[in-house]
Amino acid sequence: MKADLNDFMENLEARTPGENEFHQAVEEVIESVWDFYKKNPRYQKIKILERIVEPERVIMFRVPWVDDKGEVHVNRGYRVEFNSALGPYKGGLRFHPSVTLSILKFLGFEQTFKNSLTTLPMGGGKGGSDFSPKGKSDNEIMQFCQSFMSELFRHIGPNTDVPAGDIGVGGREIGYLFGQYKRLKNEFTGVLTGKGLGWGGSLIRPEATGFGAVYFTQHMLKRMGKDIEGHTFAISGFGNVAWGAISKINELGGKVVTISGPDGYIYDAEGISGDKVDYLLELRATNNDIVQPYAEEFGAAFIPGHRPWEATVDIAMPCATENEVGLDDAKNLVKNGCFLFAETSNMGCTAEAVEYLGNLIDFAPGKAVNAGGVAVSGLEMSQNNMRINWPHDEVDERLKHIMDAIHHTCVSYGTNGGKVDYVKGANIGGFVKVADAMLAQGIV
Ligand code: 2IT
Repeated sequence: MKADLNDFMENLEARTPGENEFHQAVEEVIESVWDFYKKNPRYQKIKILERIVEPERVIMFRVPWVDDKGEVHVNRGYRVEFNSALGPYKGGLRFHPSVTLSILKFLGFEQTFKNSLTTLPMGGGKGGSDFSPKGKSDNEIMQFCQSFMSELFRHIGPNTDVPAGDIGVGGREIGYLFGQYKRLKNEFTGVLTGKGLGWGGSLIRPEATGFGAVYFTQHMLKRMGKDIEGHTFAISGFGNVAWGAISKINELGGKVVTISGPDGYIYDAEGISGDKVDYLLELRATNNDIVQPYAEEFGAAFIPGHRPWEATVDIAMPCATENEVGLDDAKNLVKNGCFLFAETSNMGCTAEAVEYLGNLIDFAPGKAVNAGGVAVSGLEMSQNNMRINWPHDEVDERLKHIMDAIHHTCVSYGTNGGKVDYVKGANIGGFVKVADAMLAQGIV
């Protein structure tokens, strides 16, 4: 690493001790933009990098709630309002026991550049809680969401900060959060995205992250003279993102052979298609966070305690969580002939895995590949502000157009010889817009 870049990272680490995921996310972006930054004294003069790694505001709060037995629990709630240079803070809420300030800062930081890539006017933010939805009753989920919003409502608004879902927060949770916001503010506004279709939601929002990731993969394949059809895919996770990606891959003639959960992975040589895709929604709705029942239901193989990256596939799309692909996983994939890696989870790969894959095969980072989710959230905000609902095809066309634009940005900033460095392209492309807006808006 360059000496001055090293100094920058050491300084950041000293200011934010123990925030390992945040350091990992910052280092990846800073490494990509460093030479560009050094060539632009106008950015250095006003300390863009020092400012961009500092969230504008972090809110932490107590979330007390009562379970079905009458027992009181206390969780911690967060909202990291990272950067508002391009628009209102925008980003999901994650409810998962692994949630810490470091995780939400990494996600908020990534979100800032991802949202910039979408071409839509959105700043970056992220929030959530260490609350575990696993095994909770519907009433307990509602109690928790209402308590969470009883504090969050004073910090957000349709022109201030617009949260959405992430891991552990889907349509049901957005409904409870929205209901409580509306009650407290006495206002029906587009303060959250991912709402139900009958009350302000957008068509394609549930599918958007997965659909967008497959559209992006299509663009990567097209550069190689290939298409989705006839290729095999390894997918991880079995939630909303995996479901959307699998549906679109099937529609386009590809075959998905794996899904996974915290308990292990499923290998289905016949392909996860038809009724099996609908079954994923049922599996998710049980709230048990396991995939093993799929194997019993459809007679596929279940490999307990392992990740899907040991399977032989053409294309890998991790759709679960950060650092779910390590160096050994990356080596396994390449050894078995995988030639394209579309990171669909946020920071799905460790830094070592990114470097290894980027050197050998076509690798695109999460902030480009998965940006379709927040992009359709942006389209939901537009529809809410105009008080109209666009038809299915209009949203899908706009999503396709946005994924094409993101791919184009990656190619323009990341082309090196005949190869596209998608990591560099996405990071510089996302950064330039935010940095120029910060430059224009002065030292704030
Ligand atoms: O990581 C993400 O981009 C999301 N969880 C979606 C955020 C949003 O505001 O739709």
